[in-house]
Amino acid sequence: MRILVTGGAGFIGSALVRRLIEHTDHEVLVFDKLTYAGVLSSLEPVAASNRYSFVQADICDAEAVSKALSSFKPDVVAHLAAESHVDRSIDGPGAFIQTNMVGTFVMLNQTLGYWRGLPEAEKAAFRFHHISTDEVFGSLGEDGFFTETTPYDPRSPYSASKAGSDHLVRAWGHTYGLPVLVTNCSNNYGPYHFPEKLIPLIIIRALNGEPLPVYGDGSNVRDWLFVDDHARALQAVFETGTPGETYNVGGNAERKNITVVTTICGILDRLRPRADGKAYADQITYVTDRPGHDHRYAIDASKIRSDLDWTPSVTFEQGIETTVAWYLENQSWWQDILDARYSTQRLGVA
Ligand code: NAD
Ligand code: TDX
Repeated sequence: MRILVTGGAGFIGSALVRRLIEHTDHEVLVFDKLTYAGVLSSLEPVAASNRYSFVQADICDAEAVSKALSSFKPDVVAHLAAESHVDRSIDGPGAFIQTNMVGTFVMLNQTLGYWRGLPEAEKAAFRFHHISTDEVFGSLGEDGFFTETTPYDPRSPYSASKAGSDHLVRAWGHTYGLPVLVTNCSNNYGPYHFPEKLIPLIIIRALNGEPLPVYGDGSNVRDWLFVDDHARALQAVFETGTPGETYNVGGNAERKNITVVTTICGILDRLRPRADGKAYADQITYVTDRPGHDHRYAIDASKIRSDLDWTPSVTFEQGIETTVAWYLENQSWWQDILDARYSTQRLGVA
């Protein structure tokens, strides 16, 4: 198969590309603007493969999208490019509307033109796979789970822009017959996670002796999925999923934020004890809550389990241990980002 991956230099996109190059025979074209969140070194492990190529371009640029489609001739478009950070969407929603909604519209429109020109057999086999989030469903109380039929109730500029993009994708499926797939996944974590997100931020700040900021009282709950398991799920969906269907993807690993933070601290205490002999948890600081902070997300992933035989391969405890060890062993990956590419002001890491 030939897979065009938008956002392939990002956290999840690069995990998908590494998987496809290292564990399949598929050919991959990464289409990525390389915004602040695009990190080419995350693709270094596959850069020498002759089944991998890269184009730097914006999904809002119809001409660039059209050119990539007509020259690469994909069987699958895996659409991951997005503005992804909730806090940034609160500070500056414009880029989220532009990339997540307008960009998805451009991807759909250009892909539709390309798809209509394919021979009938290739047309039937083609897939446009839109990668989305569980945040479109809103916020849960202490009980219950999001299913594929949970009504949309997005509450941040980020989740509203992703909800809008999901609707566009389904509309292009219903109205024009484009064979679309949508996946809504819970919080990912793992190697190559950009340092602004909770888990890498806590690891890096802990190592730097900085305060560890926990929003509000730390009782908000997220369901965590190891990123390589998400990549496996995405592959299963675009290879064997039914067009028009939505699949929820989750880790069955709900944790309070404060539990995530203390778990990381405990692993660091063991793997890299503080020089002063104190516990990393001493660095935890409760800070002003995120405006509109969703209380709890939890995914019912029984559909993808029963229809496509996918389940997570690692527990949260295994995945977080692997992740902390990876950040300890790959300091140059994140240090380069802190030094050269990223606003250290927002991250608060000197
Ligand atoms: P990320 O921020 O790490 O990466 C986004 C990538 O998209 C970057 O490489 C960036 O350069 C690229 N990009 C941004 N704007 C672009 C544009 N206009 N044109 C081309 N490329 C552009 O994001 P991520 O965490 O890897 O998330 C990938 C997708 O998965 C997103 O659609 C996100 O909404 C979704 N998702 C993320 C999570 C999560 O926990 N991180 C969970 C569920 C769903
Ligand atoms: O410094 C922090 N302190 C803190 O308590 C940060 C950065 C976050 N948090 C909290 C907010 C959330 O409850 O931790 C939780 C996780 O925060 P983020 O890492 O910012 O992720 P979240 O807002 O849950 O969104 C992520 O998962 C769903 C991704 O960024 C989205 O792209 C994805 O759709």
